[in-house]
Amino acid sequence: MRVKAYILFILMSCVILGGCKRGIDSELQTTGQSENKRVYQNLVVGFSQLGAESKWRDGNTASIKKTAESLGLELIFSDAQQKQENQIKAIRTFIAQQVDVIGVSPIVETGWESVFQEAKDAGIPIILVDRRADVPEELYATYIGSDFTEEGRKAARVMAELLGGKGNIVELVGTINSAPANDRYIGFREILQDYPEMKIIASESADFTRAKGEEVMRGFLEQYGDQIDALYAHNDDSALGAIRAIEDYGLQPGQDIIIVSVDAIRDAFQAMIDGKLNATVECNPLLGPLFFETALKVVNGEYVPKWIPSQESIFFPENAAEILPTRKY
Ligand code: GZL
Repeated sequence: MRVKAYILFILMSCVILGGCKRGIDSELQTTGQSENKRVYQNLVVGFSQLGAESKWRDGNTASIKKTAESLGLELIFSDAQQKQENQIKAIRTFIAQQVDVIGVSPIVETGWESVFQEAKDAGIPIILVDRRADVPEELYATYIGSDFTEEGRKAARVMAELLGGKGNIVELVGTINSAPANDRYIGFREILQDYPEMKIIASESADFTRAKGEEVMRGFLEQYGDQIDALYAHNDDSALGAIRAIEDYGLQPGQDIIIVSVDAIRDAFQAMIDGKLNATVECNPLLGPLFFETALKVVNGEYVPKWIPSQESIFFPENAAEILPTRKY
């Protein structure tokens, strides 16, 4: 009898202890999961920025740096000064530093597959910010940025409206082989198919900069002069450079030459107030909050869609003065 009681006691103890152990394990596991679940304060993010070519880029960089600071995460930021090889070097450095996630705004669409594969092999997710890269989808977690083709379509629709469906257009293209330049080029021409009397008589890269926009527009004016009815600029900075060239040439930007550009930076609103720019298609650079929110989700293994598109508008001179004070870049 005593033996039976003893055996029963041992069995009951095992059941209780086992339950406790499972309980402790599950607690540890839960705790462990909470210990493993990353938070901003223990997140380390590498970001490869392509350069500082425009006011849009300044706004994009400020958004990323200010958001990182406000969230209390560690940001390792690299400015590639418009060179893809510097971006590739930066990504390799981030891999060596074993950051948790890498953000990159690829200056051009091609040439990324090898270094993105190195990041994947190192178990470090890549998030494309602002610009797409032409790589297999499995090499990046998501793309956070605009629909550049739609921006080109919007610019063409506005241009058709302003020109009454006919006129000679010159085009300042963005950085050659960059996603925004490629897609804005395509989107604009897609809509122009419906307007056979709207002709692009010249198209050249101004590399998204004011200086190049002025230089290339000067060349267009020397070659075509008052045959030019309108300018389509892939960004506001190159449009603002072109405005200087048009005034130097003795014509009225926004009147003698209709101008439609992209970005909606503060200086573009001022140019519309001054009657020198006729419309700007918004392209949102303030991607910092969405980037870091997405980075944390990716690091914690949460689902994110392959593309997180920006919501954007078009702005005109009529209400530029009212809106300008609200603009953040
Ligand atoms: C677009 C961005 C472009 C801007 C330019 O998302 O990559 O680069 O339109 C900037 O102003 O230089």
